[in-house]
Amino acid sequence: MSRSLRTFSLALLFTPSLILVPCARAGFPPIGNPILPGCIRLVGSDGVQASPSGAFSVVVRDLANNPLPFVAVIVDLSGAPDLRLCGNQLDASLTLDCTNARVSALTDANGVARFTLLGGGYGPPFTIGFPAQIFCQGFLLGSVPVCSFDLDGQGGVSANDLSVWLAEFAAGTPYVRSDFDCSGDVGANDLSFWFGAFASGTQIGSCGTTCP
Ligand SMILES: [Ca+2]
Ligand SMILES: [Ca+2]
Repeated sequence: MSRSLRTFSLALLFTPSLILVPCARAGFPPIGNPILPGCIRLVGSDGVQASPSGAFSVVVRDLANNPLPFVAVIVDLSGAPDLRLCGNQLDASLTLDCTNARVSALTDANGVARFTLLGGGYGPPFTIGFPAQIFCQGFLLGSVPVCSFDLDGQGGVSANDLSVWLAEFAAGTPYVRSDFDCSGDVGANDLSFWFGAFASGTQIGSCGTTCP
């Protein structure tokens, strides 16, 4: 190779705009075909573990529909100020950002991140629609509704939560925290879901400490 050709080749190699992206990163960003929950149900605990009725998962895929393993999925509940996360999620696999109302989990080898979120209602009802945002690698995967059987945020799922629910039902506004079947409105089937949660006995405890 001549000296001039060698110089030109080196110049090409180190020109920033021509740096090649490794093939291993070709799948990013992770906005292919994620699978999101229909809604998120915040739950209470029995004092040791979260109620299994609140379990949900997020499946993250790249544009080629390949699962993305070992990436962080963030659930952001800051859009629902009438709900609060518990300060202790009783799950070492979850990372809690209390201040920003966010919880994150890593996907497994199949691109699946699993959550069960402890939390409850806080103050008067306010939120409607799809306030829970789910992110991965800085990209919004989607927004989903979020509710809580423990509407008053104390004493676990108990009689006063039923009183709160009845008042929110009577108001005629589709407050998302009372829409337990994720139908988009508040009605009789939500009441059936609440009784199921009450009868399960798995939500006798509220947050020990609550996120701000
Ligand atoms: Ca309660
Ligand atoms: Ca409903």
